[in-house]
Amino acid sequence: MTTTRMRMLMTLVSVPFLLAAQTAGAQAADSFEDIVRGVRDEAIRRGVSSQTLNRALTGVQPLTIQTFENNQPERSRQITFAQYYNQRATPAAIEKGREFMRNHARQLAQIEADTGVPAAIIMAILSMESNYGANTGDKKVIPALLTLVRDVQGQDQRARDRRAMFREEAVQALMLVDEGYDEILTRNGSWAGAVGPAQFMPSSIRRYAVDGDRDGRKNLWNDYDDVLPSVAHFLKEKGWKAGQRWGRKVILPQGFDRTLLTDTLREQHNKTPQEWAALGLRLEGGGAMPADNTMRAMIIAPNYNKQTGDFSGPVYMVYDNFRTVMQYNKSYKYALTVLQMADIIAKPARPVATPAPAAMPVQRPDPFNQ
Ligand SMILES: [Ca+2]
Repeated sequence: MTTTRMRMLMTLVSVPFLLAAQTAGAQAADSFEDIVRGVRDEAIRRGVSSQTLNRALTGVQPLTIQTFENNQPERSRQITFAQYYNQRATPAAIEKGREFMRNHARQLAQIEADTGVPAAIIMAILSMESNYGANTGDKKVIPALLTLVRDVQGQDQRARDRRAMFREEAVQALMLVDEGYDEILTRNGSWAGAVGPAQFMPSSIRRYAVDGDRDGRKNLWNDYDDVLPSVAHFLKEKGWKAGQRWGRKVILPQGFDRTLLTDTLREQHNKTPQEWAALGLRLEGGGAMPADNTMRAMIIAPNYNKQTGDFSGPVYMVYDNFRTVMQYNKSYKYALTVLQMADIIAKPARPVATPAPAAMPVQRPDPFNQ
């Protein structure tokens, strides 16, 4: 599987974990036909018309897709953050973001005024999710979701939640069709059922998408007038704080208690920057630790493996906006890459004294020295 393909396969915008956790997960032993029947029954309960269900589900077949649940690169302990970052935040991807931003400058300025979400953050997300719309997936959405309900292995809570989440997304996809979004049937998405340049899941389209050009449709498939404000609206709804930075690279003191590192979003060790300073943390490059006691910061080390204790590489003190980006994809490596890439996209390209060549090479930024 190519890197590009892997990247495209991992998106889980706004996974409704709470809802999933409250719903009985499908048993791994369910047949595909059982799953289709269950999803159909649930869609009927939500008011989806039988005409829609017949169109969407008659003759539906499972896809032949591998189970990638344990293969997602963000989850892999085999790849370091630096490797992950360098594969994604390439000079070409950064330059493409700057160009896209110039081409949509007026719209993006309006979006930032409305939501407080900077254009460069939206650019970095589009880059990571689909290479600015170039790779939006090659799977039929509803068959992919139904197949995942069947194929996610395991009986632990995470596996049950994942199956329930994909089942709910299949119901949401049917509701979208019923609301007139035939693109669910006619266009492809990722293996996980995410669609369009921003890789929104069906439930995220229904809940967070914006009709930016007010033509009556939330076209998350190929209309950037809708895609761009939808990404910003998603982040705003998830708590984006305008004007706040996302975090700082820090240096741990000798003997730092590593149990204070935050290993998952469910297990947070939040302190104010000053409280971290009292434990000996310093900002890399010096400078005073922020004095704002309303800020909640957690310490993350994207290469830290709690099971083995292996630890090397950068450490960050991150604030609320970092957590917000993790709502897009629950991975430190993902969020750190989006945010650092956005910082670089937002900076103007290096000025040149002589007339600019047609394709000016972008300096490879050092993500660990921002
Ligand atoms: Ca629209």
